[in-house]
Amino acid sequence: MNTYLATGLLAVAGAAFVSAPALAAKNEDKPQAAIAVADGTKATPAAHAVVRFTPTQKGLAYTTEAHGLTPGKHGYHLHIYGDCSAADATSAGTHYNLKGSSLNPPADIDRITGNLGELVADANGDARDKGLLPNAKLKGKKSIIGRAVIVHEKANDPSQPPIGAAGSRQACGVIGIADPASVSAPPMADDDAAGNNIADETAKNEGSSAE
Ligand SMILES: [Cu+2]
Repeated sequence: MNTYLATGLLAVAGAAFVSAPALAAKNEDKPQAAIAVADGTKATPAAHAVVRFTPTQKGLAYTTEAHGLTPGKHGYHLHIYGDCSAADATSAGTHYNLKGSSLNPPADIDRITGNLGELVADANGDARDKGLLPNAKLKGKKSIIGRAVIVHEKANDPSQPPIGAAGSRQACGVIGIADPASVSAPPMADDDAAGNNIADETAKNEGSSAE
């Protein structure tokens, strides 16, 4: 084989081997997506929910699929500790507030900033939801990575801000870093094209609070 050609091929092959890991290493330290896989607590073992988060300029967009829920509304929120070890998931602690303290919420806080809204389960126990969490991030001081998603027994109760009364915890999942390829489709893209905008979902979240 021509020496120059062989050398050239080796160089190309070498570059390919070097560049792929370098790219992966760069992304590895820069979360581009997150996921929480919530499993049922002891009292509701069939409950299951998957929440996928992707960053947008306005906050984190999320899409949720759940099944095994009792028919009806279920408030669901971010909680402060990524610890689902307790049989009733109380180990996940209180709500995770994206503004100020979670353990000692500011006196003027009028809603749970980590409120994901409500899952509305059909007769089969299946639910889908989507929304936007304003100010939420995948990195930095108020990163949601390592926190928990809790699906509650009941609907959010906006008459009881900021802690509300959504009842017991039916599913709990820790939020981890996800392969961006697994959540590559922009969750809100189709809706944006159809004219359903993110602001509606934001307003929904801002208007409610819960346990
Ligand atoms: Cu909650």
